[in-house]
Amino acid sequence: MTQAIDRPEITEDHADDVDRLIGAVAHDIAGDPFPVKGLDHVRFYVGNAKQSAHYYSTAFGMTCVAYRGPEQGYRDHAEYVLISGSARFVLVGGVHARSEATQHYARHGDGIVDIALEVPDVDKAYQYAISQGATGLQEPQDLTDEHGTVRVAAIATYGETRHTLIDRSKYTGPFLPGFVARDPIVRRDPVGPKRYFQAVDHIVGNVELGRMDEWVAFYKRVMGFTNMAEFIGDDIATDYSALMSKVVANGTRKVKFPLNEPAISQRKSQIDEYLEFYGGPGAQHIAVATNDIIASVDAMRSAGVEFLDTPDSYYDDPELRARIGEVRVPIEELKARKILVDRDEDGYLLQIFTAPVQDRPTVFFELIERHGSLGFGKGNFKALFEAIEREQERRGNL
Ligand code: TYF
Ligand code: FE
Repeated sequence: MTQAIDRPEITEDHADDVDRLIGAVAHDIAGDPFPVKGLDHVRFYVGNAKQSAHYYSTAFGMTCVAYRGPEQGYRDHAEYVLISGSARFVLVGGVHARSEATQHYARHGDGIVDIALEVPDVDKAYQYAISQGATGLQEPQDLTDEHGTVRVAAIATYGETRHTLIDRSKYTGPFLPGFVARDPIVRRDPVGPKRYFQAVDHIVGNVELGRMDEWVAFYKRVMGFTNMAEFIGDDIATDYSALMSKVVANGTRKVKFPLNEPAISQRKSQIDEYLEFYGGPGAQHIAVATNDIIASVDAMRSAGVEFLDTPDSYYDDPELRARIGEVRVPIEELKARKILVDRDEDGYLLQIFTAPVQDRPTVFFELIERHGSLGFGKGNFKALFEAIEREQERRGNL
């Protein structure tokens, strides 16, 4: 493996760079029926938050910045807040047998319970969502401490997943009231990349057979999201993918939610496998945007993260080479790491998928490095789904 390539570090003050990394477009949210500033955080219920916080620190290069648990008077849960650029994960574990996270974990294993959206006006967003038929889970309320006030509300989405709506513009604390600042769990390797990803690019939901269009309609009606062009329809589904997929996004495209449903096929769909092992619908993968996928994959692999395999034939295919043309590194660099590449009319992207990050074959991650392309790697669906099916077969679930 080659040394990490020396590239300028993207910091929070380079918001334009982050926007480019996640394929955001110019758009004024002020005119939207449900204005969304971006993704605020992703909340996970996990079996052992202490160890998960360690894994996401060591293997995903994230930095623990805040904590709340019994020591702060929150007796049920331990919650670790980890960041990488603008991406923020909250890893929550039950402290008690009766804790909500403990129960959720027993049903679903490690999973995503909340995809929290930052909105300029929580009350307006909540009222609009309810008026469009969303199920309210939490009425708007203020959370306050010495660092200020955060306004939050929550609505239900697929399965047991929710969207918290949050306005933190009047808050300066480390995360939310009640949380205390916390030192990073590990010291960063001074020669490796400072962080392995800069933002969340998209989060994919798996829903039951025949319900994808309902959830697409939900995001259109409740949040004013629109369809993005890329989808997996009947044609592709029956050929090899055993799933159907459509993508909805907000006006700026900062928030992108592909939605999958299983397709009827000869063998068990990868989405059926997820639904069975997760115990219902839920978030399937989080794609994180990196400005150096080569360095990120090298660092994560050497920390023990497993990535899906791509056969050498993928890279040796003359049709792929012709379609892809020039990318920022020789194709051998991608081949050595099993990184996939796709090009469309707007540019190209590099992407790679991890194996599931828990023993249940459910949640996994994607690393994506965009160079103009606003797509999701359509040209890679065949190679990707074949790789997923090889893994499914090894698990005896095909
Ligand atoms: O988010 C996407 O659409 C791509 C492709 O089960 C994809 O990452 C779609 C479905 C799936 C795995 C990846
Ligand atoms: Fe994806």
